Amino acid sequence: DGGKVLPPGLTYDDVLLVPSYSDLQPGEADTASRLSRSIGLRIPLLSAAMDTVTEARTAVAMARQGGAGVLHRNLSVEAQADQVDLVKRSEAGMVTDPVTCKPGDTLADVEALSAHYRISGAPVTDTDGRLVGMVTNRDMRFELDRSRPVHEVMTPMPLITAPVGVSRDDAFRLLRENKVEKLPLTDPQGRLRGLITVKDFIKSEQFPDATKDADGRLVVGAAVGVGADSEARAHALVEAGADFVVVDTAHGHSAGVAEMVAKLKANSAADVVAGNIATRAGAQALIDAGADAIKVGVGPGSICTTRVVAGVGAPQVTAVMEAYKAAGPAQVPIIADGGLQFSGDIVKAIVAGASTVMLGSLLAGVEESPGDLVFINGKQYKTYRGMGSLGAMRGTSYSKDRYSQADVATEDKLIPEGIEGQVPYRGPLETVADQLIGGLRQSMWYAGAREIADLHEHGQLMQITPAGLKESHPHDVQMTVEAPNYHGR
Ligand code: RVP
Repeated sequence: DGGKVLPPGLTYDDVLLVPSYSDLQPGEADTASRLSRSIGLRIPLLSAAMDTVTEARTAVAMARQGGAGVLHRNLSVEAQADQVDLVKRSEAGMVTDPVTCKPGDTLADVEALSAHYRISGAPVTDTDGRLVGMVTNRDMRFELDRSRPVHEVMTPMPLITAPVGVSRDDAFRLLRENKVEKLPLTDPQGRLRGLITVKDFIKSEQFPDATKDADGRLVVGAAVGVGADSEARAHALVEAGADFVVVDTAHGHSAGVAEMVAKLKANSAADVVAGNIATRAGAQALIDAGADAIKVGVGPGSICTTRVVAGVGAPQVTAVMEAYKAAGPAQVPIIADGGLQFSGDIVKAIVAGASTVMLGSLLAGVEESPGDLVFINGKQYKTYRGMGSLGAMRGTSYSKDRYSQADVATEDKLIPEGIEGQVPYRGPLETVADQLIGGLRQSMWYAGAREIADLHEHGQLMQITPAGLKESHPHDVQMTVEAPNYHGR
């Protein structure tokens, strides 16, 4: 055939991890991995850059668990930068740039601010940025007139404050001894320079694995495209605090993506992730362009129709193995994006060469994902749609360029590559992540792998047949009780 037809490609359902000698317990397995050249994670999970999966709440929950979220880009630059800001201002070791209000603001203004940032009050500063007081729920609760100015109800200076650079222990002692919940940090001129809250201490005990930046803030990524405004978008996102940007396209092995990666690498401090590709050559091209991680997956997504609409793709396990031929030697981490249905698929992706996996359908049903719960026949669901679906690309969509359709003028000329649907409601992200990572720990126990690197080096997959797959799933029994980590197919 002149090399026109390659041997069959394999995906998750085609392979199983072969058990091997083990001298560890699941709890001893270390799930830490690399997201990109400079960002490490305690768990190898990322939430997909999709408008029914990742906005600030999902990203916060992912980072608290030890993974990370990638904020979707189907919104204006300002709105997306605001999402980055929300994550970076969520609980952390110290807020370097706290949300503040002015003495002349009304209580209604402060309430709106508190609701937006999910905070219980704010420092009050004058036009020079000097701290003049503090206004919290407690000051406002019994105030019926919402039009009153802040300076009439706030607790004015002198307040308990600490100098910039105060140690964690000293800060905690000040909070405790003075029974206050917020500790503003000021410079010698009395200007507000930061804020430490009791909540931050509690959260950091509650989430010891959280993915944090050098200032103790949660790590977050954000998607950008390749269109005209993409470079400006990337800069706005990094300016707002994004730790990594993802050049997020359906076809990463293209001139536009390589150029965007090179441009962003030249002018930006954040790590640059790029994709998606499904071949060794595609991976090599992005590595050559300077990508700090590459994202693999053309067509495996649960909502994706690329493989039928365009007839293009490569089954995911083979795609990851091919990409690893370029990425492994270059030590550029691979993100296996799309197609994971069960926790057992995570280890298969890792053995194939991935350092992390990106999840859409498995996370779209969590409490924290965007969108409301819908009830159907007494069961709860959440909307989940492809970013190439008509619904996501229609109108003034910001992400049509993901499918190179930015110029398509009218809706009836759009070529969707995804569908719109729903997934069962799954409760808080933490419980879903616990099941996924618990599953991975079991995998590592069966493999005798203490670390992710052991899976890369020694893990072995065996190809199975349709009979093998049938044997893998529950069979010959009617399931009567729902399991938290298994759903029928
Ligand atoms: P899944 O986890 O199988 O639901 O797949 C999620 C992935 O699917 C995303 O991270 C993205 O790469 C891809 N995707 C998103 N939208 C579409 C589409 O409309 N075709 N595909």
